[in-house]
Amino acid sequence: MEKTVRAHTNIALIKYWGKANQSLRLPLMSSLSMTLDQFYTDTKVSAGPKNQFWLNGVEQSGQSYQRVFSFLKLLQEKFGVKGNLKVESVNHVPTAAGLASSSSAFAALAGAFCVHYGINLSAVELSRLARWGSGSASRSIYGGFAIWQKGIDNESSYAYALDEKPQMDLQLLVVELNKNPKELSSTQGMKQAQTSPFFRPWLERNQAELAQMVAAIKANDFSKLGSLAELNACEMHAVNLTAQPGFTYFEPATIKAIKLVADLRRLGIECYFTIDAGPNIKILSQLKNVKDITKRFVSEFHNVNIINASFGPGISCLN
Ligand code: 2P0
Repeated sequence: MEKTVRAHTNIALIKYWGKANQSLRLPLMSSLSMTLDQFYTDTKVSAGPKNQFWLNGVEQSGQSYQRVFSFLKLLQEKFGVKGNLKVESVNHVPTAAGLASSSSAFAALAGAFCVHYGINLSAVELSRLARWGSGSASRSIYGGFAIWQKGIDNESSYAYALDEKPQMDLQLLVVELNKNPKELSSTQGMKQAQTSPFFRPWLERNQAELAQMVAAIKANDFSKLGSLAELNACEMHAVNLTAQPGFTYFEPATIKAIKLVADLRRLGIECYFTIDAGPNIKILSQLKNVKDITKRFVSEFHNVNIINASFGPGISCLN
């Protein structure tokens, strides 16, 4: 019986948004994330009569099949192993929630590949492998807070745990504003963003922003963490808007939600936002304010679906 590997998605508080090397997925900046309890991918790799990729019980072809098997081919070459593979994945990530499932997907896939071939790796080695599939997957090896240090080559670019079991009272409310698939992939968006005149200045701030975020986490300072995460997300979306040509993932509802967060803060309900490569907003808050924030969002956005997530665990084998 092959084992199933589970990896959780993560949300970046300091974003990865640019590659120094496309094929190796070396990032231009270091990033820091929070792994989420509510969203995960379960993946099993077994020997097959032919290469097959099943996602949520449906056999895949085309782009998603290609991406999975070009990744697996790289891994087979690296470890000198052969054979056709059957990949079965179940995504417990509402695709409509605007959360990147590629982080949990490629972390689980790297783990399940190693389990299938009996390859024993350290967490850091697994993080490097997952990175080849999707940059953000390098961080999904760990629970709690993880840092992906950008490094300068394949060896030095990997994620490590900052704190796998944080004591911080930190909730992430995922607000499903828009269920349409995004128009511009992350891979494309982060490439185009580099044409912004603000991209280099933003990059120059990366080490300082990361250090401030680490200090906020170590000091258990929610206000500092939230305001830094919000600033970093706004910087990412500012470089998108100022790219040549400019673009944005925002929809009218995204702007309305941003203003609502500011309004809640004015009312003394402390919360902050972060936004990824899509129109949906994620609210950072403490447990005591979850009810009030949810109530306000549901009333302003007519019964919008909101999922309350907190810290999730690192990668694991299920059976
Ligand atoms: C992040 N995002 O740090 C950033 C913030 C989206 C916005 O990582 O091209 O799917 O596969 O390495 O990891 C989403 O991009 O990109 C992402 P690839 P990935 O979480």
